[in-house]
Amino acid sequence: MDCLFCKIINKEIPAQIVYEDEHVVAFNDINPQAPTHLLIIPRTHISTLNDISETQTSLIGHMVKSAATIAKQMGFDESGYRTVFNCNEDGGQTVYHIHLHLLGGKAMGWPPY
Ligand code: IU
Repeated sequence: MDCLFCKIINKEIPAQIVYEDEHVVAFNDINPQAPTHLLIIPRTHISTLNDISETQTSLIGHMVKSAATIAKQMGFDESGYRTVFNCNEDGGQTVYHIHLHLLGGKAMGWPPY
């Protein structure tokens, strides 16, 4: 499968990995939109949020929990941070291997447009 994020997981393409465990890998986004901008991805290839099976819901929970753990490690759990899943074209998804954006280190606005 020709998937950029699978290649990062398999270390075929370099990335600045900041956290990894049995289920997820987190690395610095190549085009950061905040002082800290990480992507948390599952080791299992899932193209979009629409493709998550019932048996994978705990994996998604683990991605979210990993984001909170990393935010705490980086020291912006109290000041705050943002997590985002983009889905398909209108959602702004450009890489079709699900990823949770973790952005922190500055105050962010809402809505996100
Ligand atoms: P999106 O939610 O699919 O739009 O996010 C994809 C992200 O992947 C985006 O923030 C890119 O900057 C990021 N990215 C990356 O970190 N490394 C790459 O080689 C490519 C995209 I292509």
